[in-house]
Amino acid sequence: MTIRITQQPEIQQFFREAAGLENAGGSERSKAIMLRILQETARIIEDLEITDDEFWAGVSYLNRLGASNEAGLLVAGLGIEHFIDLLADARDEAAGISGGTPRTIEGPLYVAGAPLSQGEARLDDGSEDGVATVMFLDGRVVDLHGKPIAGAIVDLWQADTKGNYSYFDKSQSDYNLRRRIVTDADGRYRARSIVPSGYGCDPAGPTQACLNQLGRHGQRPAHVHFFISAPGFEHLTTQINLSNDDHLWDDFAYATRDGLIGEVRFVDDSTQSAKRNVDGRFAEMTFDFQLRPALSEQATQRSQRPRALQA
Ligand code: MBD
Ligand code: FE
Repeated sequence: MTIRITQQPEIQQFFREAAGLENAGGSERSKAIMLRILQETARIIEDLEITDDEFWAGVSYLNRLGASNEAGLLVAGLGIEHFIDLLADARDEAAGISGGTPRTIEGPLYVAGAPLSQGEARLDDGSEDGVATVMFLDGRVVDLHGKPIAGAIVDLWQADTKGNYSYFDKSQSDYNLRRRIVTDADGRYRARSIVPSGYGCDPAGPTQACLNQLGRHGQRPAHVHFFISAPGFEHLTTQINLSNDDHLWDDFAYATRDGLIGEVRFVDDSTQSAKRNVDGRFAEMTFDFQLRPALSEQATQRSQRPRALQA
């Protein structure tokens, strides 16, 4: 028989004390959250009859997770980051807010302060010339009526052909494959980049260790991340997932959504290559972003999530 004690008044009182509810100091919000964490943790332990060995293995796992900086990766892999998007969508719907390009998760690999340029940029540093397929990416940022938004900031980041991101992969140059592009008078942005590869979790890391226990892989389809912002418009965090990837609908982070699939066109025509100033085959992808009007100043800003190199 499963023994349960969490509902006993003395136990509930004990959790209230441990969560600081009997103290004048501290934060009421933090206390309320911690009380709930203690109550739910205790219920899991008694309901699932968590053994001592399982409990301490879990504690040790958290230490490894933090030590390897993978907490942000695990919350993406467990679908919690996607759940937060689904909840935001539901709240928008309840408030009568609709339209625009869908949001999807930021993921753990953004780096603040990428080089800023007007209208166009080359994203890659050329270190994969001859290895990578050149990709020309362009599109417009428009409002809900299709009117161009000039001066919007398109802040984009992507992986290299190995699926690795600069800053986190110290073998890459600073800000490789990370740029901020200001849209021109037609709301247009243009980028020369490379076709990225999908990301895979470090097979030796704690996130993949957890996924292995769940019988899951840790692969993402090839994708490009975006923050799109402009005065008076709702900040958009999203991604384009590349149509030609086997993992398109088998993403360990659940970021692929209808409306966020980029059609990659491969061009194998020497006249076109010469015009584009590239050697041989290249790729093109066009993607427009539609922004909603912001209902508050705060809605124009991205979350305050701690990020690498944030000022
Ligand atoms: C990525 O590139 C990514 O976008 C997410 C969400 C998680 C891990 C790696
Ligand atoms: Fe990514």
